[in-house]
This record gives sequence, structure tokens and C-alpha cells, in this order.
Amino acid sequence: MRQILEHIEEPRQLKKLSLGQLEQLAVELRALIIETVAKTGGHLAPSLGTIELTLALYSVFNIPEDKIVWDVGHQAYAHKILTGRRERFGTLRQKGGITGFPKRSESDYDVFGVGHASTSISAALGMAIARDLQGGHNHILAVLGDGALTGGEAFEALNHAGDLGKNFIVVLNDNEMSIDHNVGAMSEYLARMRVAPQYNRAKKDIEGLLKSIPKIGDTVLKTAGYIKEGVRSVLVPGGLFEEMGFTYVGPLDGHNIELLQEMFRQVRRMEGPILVHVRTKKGKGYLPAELEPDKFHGVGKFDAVTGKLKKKDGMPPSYTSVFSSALIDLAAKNRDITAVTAAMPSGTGLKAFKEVYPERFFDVGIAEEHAVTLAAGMAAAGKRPVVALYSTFAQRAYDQILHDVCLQDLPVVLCLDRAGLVGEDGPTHHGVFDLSYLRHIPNMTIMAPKDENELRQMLGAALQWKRPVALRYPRGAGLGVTMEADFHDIPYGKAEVLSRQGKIAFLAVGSMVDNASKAAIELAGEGIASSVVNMRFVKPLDEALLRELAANMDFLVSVEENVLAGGFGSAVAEFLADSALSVPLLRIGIGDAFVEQGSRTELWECCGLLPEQIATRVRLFLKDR
Ligand SMILES: Cc1ncc(C[n+]2csc(CCOP(=O)(O)OP(=O)(O)O)c2C)c(N)n1
Repeated sequence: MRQILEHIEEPRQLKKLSLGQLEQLAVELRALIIETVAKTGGHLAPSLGTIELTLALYSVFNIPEDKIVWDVGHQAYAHKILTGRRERFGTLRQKGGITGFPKRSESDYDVFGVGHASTSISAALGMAIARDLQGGHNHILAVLGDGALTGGEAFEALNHAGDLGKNFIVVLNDNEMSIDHNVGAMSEYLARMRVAPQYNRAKKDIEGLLKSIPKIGDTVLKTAGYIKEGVRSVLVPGGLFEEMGFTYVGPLDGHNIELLQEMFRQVRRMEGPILVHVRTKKGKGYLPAELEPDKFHGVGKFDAVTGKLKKKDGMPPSYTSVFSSALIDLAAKNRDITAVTAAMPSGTGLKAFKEVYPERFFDVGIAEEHAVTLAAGMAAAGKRPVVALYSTFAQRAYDQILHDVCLQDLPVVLCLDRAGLVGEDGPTHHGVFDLSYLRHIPNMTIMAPKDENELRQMLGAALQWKRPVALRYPRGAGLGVTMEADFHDIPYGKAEVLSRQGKIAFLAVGSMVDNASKAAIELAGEGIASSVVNMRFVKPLDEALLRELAANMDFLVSVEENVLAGGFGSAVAEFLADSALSVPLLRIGIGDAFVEQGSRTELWECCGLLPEQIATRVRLFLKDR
């Protein structure tokens, strides 16, 4: 029964609810989120942790005039449900359904599109500047987690906001967790504040408090500024934020709606940049998620009663787990190997490496730029760092890859997991740009394995070569091929010809080698013979092979799970044009549009990457000639 929730169509209705009704609404929201995510998968634990915070914010501030920017947006399911999407919530993350993150085109209440971490303070500050230029008076808030606060952009924005002094509120949702346990000195600092007594007062109150201490207080206030500052940072948790120009409020119990409402009412009346520190529990109210918040951060389908994940049995190992064990094996032989992750030890498989080689493992927080330059530093000092990032998040580190790694030709191995279409997380998370943003960087080598065994072998080879290497591989299970325990050579820059027949050649990269092979089999059934090449290297291209194929084939078909613009097919086209080779080339890949959410297979279909669609393109090409 959702007696209250059923009647909520917009957040302003919350203002009329009593505390008891809001608490009941929290129960109803929790039940709906658990029931839905059990069926769709999604970001359960973060969203369960912010229900009371959302209710307090939306019952105090005037939404939509006041604007709230959610960082990452994976904790915003209550926001979605309360802002007119209750009925459609069951379609969460499905193709054509509502998205897993706030998205401007989906709702006017989604004031800023998110998905990558640590952007909320910048975006909200931009809105506060625009408001002031336009003479507005509404409130602007950013809500970010302690994990997101490990990202450099969050600090850049805090630094700027503290200096500008604009009316502007940052809510720090501190649950001690990133996806895994949060890391870093800031996280330690927040932990110290958590054990500090609840203070809940703004700067002026502190002065009042000091004055009320007979003699001593007054003296302290009159003494030189630095002493006053010193006393303040001892007495007031959050002194660091105060030093940066923010008024610090907290730490507050983020599940106590009444307390939060009271504080937000006060905060609404305060001037300047304010940071409200709330403590929440990730997974709050659902025991399996409270006990294992990392597992329930982003979760697949599960049994809502037991919390047991609905995993398909008998699946081949994932690319992530193959990478993980290969690196552990290689590190046993080479003591110089180190591993770096940016807040994704579980997601990238490096958690297992950490257990075996804790002193050679580094989780830098959500700081992809730092991760890459840190690795460049290690490489410059003789280590063999492997940086494991998701392809989409490596976009953050473009300049570091170019300027710090490749320009100096340093032997850093970048392992780009979730390359290609990732599925339900949608356009913010697809890893379909890496071939394009890496290919034009001098000194870079780019490889993509056709299956999980080749990933193992490529990692071994990459660590033999003393140069920058990017290795990209997809999300999910491998193909179930036999794994070779021993490592063997991958000839540098050489493609692998898988089959040689007919006058058509498929030039395929990574995940698309299997799809192209299946397309070739389908065409063979109709009497159209074709050759299939596993390119292995997007850079350098196997130019000798391309020349030979150009001379002997009627046409070439490039297939890649990357945007066509600047990707592998473009590389082949450039080579053919520059070498005055005039064989026709059909490029198959992702067009010039952001790809929405859906299962990986549904998205392959949207982009024309299924084997039968590849075969159809070839048929049409033959017909049109
Ligand atoms: C640039 C970037 N790197 C990595 C991620 C993956 N990621 C999504 S949520 C998250 C942890 C966020 O922690 P926090 O901000 O504390 O929010 P919580 O989930 O704890 O509520 C990470 C690392 C991301 N979204 N963006």
C-alpha cells in the first residue's frame, strides 16, 4: 500500500505533509525502490541512503524554483519518483524507459545531466552565477557524496565558490563509502568530524559561544585572527571548509527528517557559501544492502526477500576477472608491476590484486587524472604501472595520457574496461570514444582482444614492451574460450588472419571479431565467401596486411564497437587514402549520436552491430555496386 506516495505528483506537495506523513512516505519510497531495482537492477544502496535527505530538502526548499544538482545522480531515485516519474519507475534503466541518472531531456526537475562524478559543485555554482547575473533569488544546491569529494573537480569548484562568496549550498552526503570503502586524507578528515560532537551551528553562533565563556572567550575573540581561527578549527568540525570560505553546518544525522528540516530552514536564511555535512548509511533500511553496500551499489536483478543476486550459472569468466588474474600472475614474475585504480577496485578487478600485493596497489579515489600522472611518475622512476579505468572515465584523463605519458613515451599500460556499449547505464557510461581519443596521440599503442584468452596474452605482451599501451575490452562475460596459463608473444603491430577466402575482407576489432566471424558464416551460407581478420592493433595498423588486402580484395569492411568518427575504420580509410589504394571500404561502427540505454544486445541492434545486421550491410553494399 502506497497511501501517501500514490498522491505525490510533484515535490511541492511535500510541504503540506506532517513529519509523521513524511516518515511514512520514506517507508513507501524505500519499498518501491527495493521492489523495482530487484527487477531492473540499478543503484540501490546509494538511493536507499538519501531518501530522508531528499524528503527534507524537497519539503523545505521550493522545488522547482530552487535547483538541486545531484552528483553522479545514482542516488536520485527518490528524486525521480517524487518528481512525476512514479508510474514509470518500473521502466528504470530499460530501453525506452526512465534513465538511471538525472537527465535534462527527461524532466524539468532534472536540472543538470550527470553520470560522471564530482561535477555537481561546478554546475551548481555556474547556476548561482547565472542567477545573480539575472537578478534572481532562488536557492541553488549541490548534493554530493564523500566519494565524489575525492575528485579534483569538486575541489576546484569549492576553491572557486569559497572565493566568489555567492549564496550557494553544498550538501555533503557522507556515508564513508565510495563504491568500495572511501579512501584518502579527506575521507580521514570527514571520519574525524563524524566522531566530533554534533555542533550544528554557523559561524556567528561560534562567536556567541566563545563570548559566553567568561573572560577566556572574550579574550580569544579579541586576540589576533590566527588564534581565533585556530580555536575555531578545534571547536568546530569542518574548519577546513570554513578556511575555504564556506560556513560549515554539521555533522547531522541524515536519516532524521525533523532535524534536517530544521537545519535546512536555518540554512535557507543564511548568506554566502554553506556546506551542510550529513551522515547517512548506504543501503539504509534494507539489510542485505546495509551489510554489503559495495555489492548493492550498482546491482543486477536480485531476490528482494533474500537479497540473493540472480546470476546466470555457467557463464564464461568476465573480461574483468581474466584481467585481474592475469595481472596477479604477471606481477608474481615482475616485481616492478604496480596497479592503480580510481575508486574502482571491485569494478576493475584490482581488489584481488590488492589482496595479494597490498603494497603495490593504489586506489587514488575518483581521480582519473591523478591516477594517470601518478603512473607516469612511477614509470619514470622504473616501475611498470598498470592503470585500470573504465573507458568512459578515462576520458577525464585525456591530457594526462597525452602530456604526461605519451609525450614522454613512458611505459604505462592503460587497461580500459567497459569499452564499447555498456548497457543499462546509458550514454554517460558507454565507452565508445576511446579509440578516437587515443588514436591520434603519438607513441600510443592501442590493442583490443578478440576474446578473454587474448586479453590475458595481450596484457603479458604489453608489459614486455617499454612504451605506452592502451588495452580496451568490453563489459561482461568472455566467449568461453580455452585459457592458456602460459604467456606467449603477440607480434607487435601484426593482425591475425582468422580465415582467408573470397574477395571481401572483414577487418574487425575486439568484441566485433566474433560478430564479424558470425556474419561471415551467414554470408558463406548464401555463397558469399569472405575473409576475417582480427586486427588486434588499432595502432599501429598492420599496414603490410592492409596493402596486400587492398590489392587482392574487392572490398574491405571495418567493424568496431566505437564511434566511426576518428575510430578504427577512419584509421583504415586514412591509410588507404594516404597510400593511394583505391579499394572500397565499408565502415561499420557507431554513428554520430549518443547511444541511449538498453541491454548490450539491444544496443548492438540499435547501432547495427549484430552479426545478421553486419551481413545485411554487406549484402546491400554488394547490391549497390
Ligand atoms: C569520473 C567518475 N569516475 C568513477 C565513477 C564511478 N562511480 C560512480 S559512483 C562512485 C562512488 C561515489 O561515491 P559517493 O559520491 O560517496 O556516493 P555514494 O555512492 O556513496 O552515495 C564511483 C566511483 C564515476 N561515476 N565517475
